[in-house]
Amino acid sequence: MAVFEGNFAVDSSELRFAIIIGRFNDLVTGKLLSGCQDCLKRHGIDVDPQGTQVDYVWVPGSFEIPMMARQLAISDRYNAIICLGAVIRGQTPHFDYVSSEAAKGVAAASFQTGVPVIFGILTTDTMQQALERAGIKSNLGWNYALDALEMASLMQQIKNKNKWLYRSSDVKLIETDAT
Ligand code: INI
Repeated sequence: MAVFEGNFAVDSSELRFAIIIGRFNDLVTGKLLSGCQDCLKRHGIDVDPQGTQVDYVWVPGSFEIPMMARQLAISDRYNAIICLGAVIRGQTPHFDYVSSEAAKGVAAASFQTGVPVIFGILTTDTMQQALERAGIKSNLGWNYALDALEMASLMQQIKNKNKWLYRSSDVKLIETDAT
């Protein structure tokens, strides 16, 4: 038997990520993105949009994130996908609809495709709480990038260990030449 654990000391030059960012509350999501890029960069990832390792996809709001996450995941191009959004409670029940669909949808995108999809969507009562988590006190964008690196590394280990695995874009078992 074995213990599988993602690590951060792998050769990161082969890893590919997609970052989906909601424009809604971009004062917050822009800061999450900066934190995320900083972490990836310091782990050896080329975050240049013109480079080969990170693609960026902007969507109108958090509600649109899951659909895009699934679409990118089935392309089989990414080791992990990071979703960044900020849903801030207002005077109406809108918050509940958007936040719950975003959470369920991100989980479904990951579960259905086998690609790690990181839930980096803040759900807070106030803008102040969101900003505190996006740079004023700490920047959770950094943590979401770390989660993506850890899951990418873990998935590589699991795939290398198993001769039989589910290809993320496929629903049937396929044989690979992994040993
Ligand atoms: N989208 C967010 O990302 N955060 C919010 O706080 C928010 N609120 O409060 O309305 C929000 N709404 C937009 C939504 O995500 C969709 O873009 C829109 O409904 C169109 O489908």
